[in-house]
Amino acid sequence: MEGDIIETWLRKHRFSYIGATRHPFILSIHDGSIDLNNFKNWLGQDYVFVRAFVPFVASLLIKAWKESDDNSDVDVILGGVASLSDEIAWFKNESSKWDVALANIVPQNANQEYCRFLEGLIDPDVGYTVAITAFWAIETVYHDSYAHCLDDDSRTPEELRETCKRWGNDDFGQYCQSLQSIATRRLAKASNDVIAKAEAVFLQVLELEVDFWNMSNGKN
Ligand code: HMH
Repeated sequence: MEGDIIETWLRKHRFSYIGATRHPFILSIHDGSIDLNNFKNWLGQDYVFVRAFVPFVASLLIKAWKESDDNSDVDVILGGVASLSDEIAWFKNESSKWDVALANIVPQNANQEYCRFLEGLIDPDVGYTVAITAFWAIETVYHDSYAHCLDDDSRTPEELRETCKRWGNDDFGQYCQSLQSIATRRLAKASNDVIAKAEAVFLQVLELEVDFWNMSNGKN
C-alpha cells in the first residue's frame, strides 16, 4: 500500500534512523562499557532540553486543539505534557543521585541548536501536521534507543536501567505508536508541500539527536 508515509520514510532513511537510535553512546550503555561521566553529561544536558521541550509540547497542544479533526489527539498530547511533569521531577531526583548540579548546567552548542529548532516549531506559521511529525520523531528516537539497552542480550549497568526504562518501556512505546498514528493520519491528507516540510523536519530531528548524543563525551 502506498499510503503509510512514515513507514516509507523509515525505509528510505533507515541509515539515518539507525544512526540516531544506535549511536555509540547508546551502544556503550547496551554493552556496559559506558564511561559514567558521559552519562552524567547527558543527564545534565537533557534536563535543559526537557525544560525547552515543555513549551514546544504546549504549543503542539494548542495546534491540535485548533487544527485537529479528532478530539483524541489533544488527549494523547496532554498525556505527553503530564509525563513531562513527571520527567522533570525525575531529572531533579536522578541528578542529585549522580551529584550533577542542575543549576550550573551550561547548555552546549548542540543543545542550544536543538532548543532553537524547537522554538522555531512553536511559531504559529508551523502547522499541526509538521509539528506532530517532529514530536513523534523526537519521542520515538528516545524510545527506540533506550529500549535497545533493555534487550535480553544487553549488559546495561544496573544503575542505568531505570533511565533506560523511563523511555524504553512498553507504555512509552505505545504512546509513540499513538503519536505515529496521528502523524500518519494527518500526512495522508496533507499537501505535497506539507509532506515535504514534515520529511525535512524528520531528518533534522535525526541529525539533532546524533549531535545531542555526541555531546555526552563532553568534547562538543
Ligand atoms: C534530546 N530527545 C532528547 N531528549 C529527550 N528527553 C527526548 C528526545 C525524549 O523526550
